Amino acid sequence: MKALFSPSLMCMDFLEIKKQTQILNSRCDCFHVDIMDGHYVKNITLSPCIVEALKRVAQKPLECHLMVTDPENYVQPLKAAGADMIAFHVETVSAQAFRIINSIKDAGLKVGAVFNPSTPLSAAQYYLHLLDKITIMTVDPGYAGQPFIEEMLGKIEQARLLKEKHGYKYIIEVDGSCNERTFTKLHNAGAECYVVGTSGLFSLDNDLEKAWDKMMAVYSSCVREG
Ligand code: S6P
Ligand code: MG
Repeated sequence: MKALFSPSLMCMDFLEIKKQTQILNSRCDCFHVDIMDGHYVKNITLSPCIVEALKRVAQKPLECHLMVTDPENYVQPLKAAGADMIAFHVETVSAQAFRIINSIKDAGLKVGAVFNPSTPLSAAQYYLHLLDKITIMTVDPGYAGQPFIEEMLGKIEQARLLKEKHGYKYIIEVDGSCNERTFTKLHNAGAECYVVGTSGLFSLDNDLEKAWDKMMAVYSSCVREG
């Protein structure tokens, strides 16, 4: 499978949101939109109203990564804003996982689940078959620019083996420190979609077109795709 790239928009230049989204439109596979509530994680980043603005220029799916204590409160606002996928944190839904999955699907959106580094895949074992994407965090959620957590490679491999064994449809995405130091091992473990933020994309060049080309050159030198 050809690698998929999902730029993390919280890392873009906010003074250039429209221009940068247009540059990414023809290059990326989807957009990664981090939504935090300042409670589940201490930071605050993007929000449904930013999704609404992005929707006016984005030509690729807007995938919302919810780092919030009450994900159910975001389904309808994000649907109204034009989101294409909602990914909740597994740790935030234990009493209502199926209700939330159904409400996202009923809203006509794709559904994803995100795993903190300390959360095993087994926490979602009863609903893995319902997911369009799983996102394995390779940093603790909340901030860009954090160090890669090596222990996650085994979890990615496990996600790949489970997918093969059971025929699950989910795409295996990795979020956190996807860059030249990690592409090879992430690919070998089974990563299919890379969330690229500060370290993998935006810091490579002030000119985002050049940064994208540099990232792709780095990726090609790390991974030979068959
Ligand atoms: C972190 C967030 C991520 C970051 C991404 C940044 O809470 O979910 O999506 O934006 O990890 O990339 P990097 O290269 O700075 O780790
Ligand atoms: Mg994220």
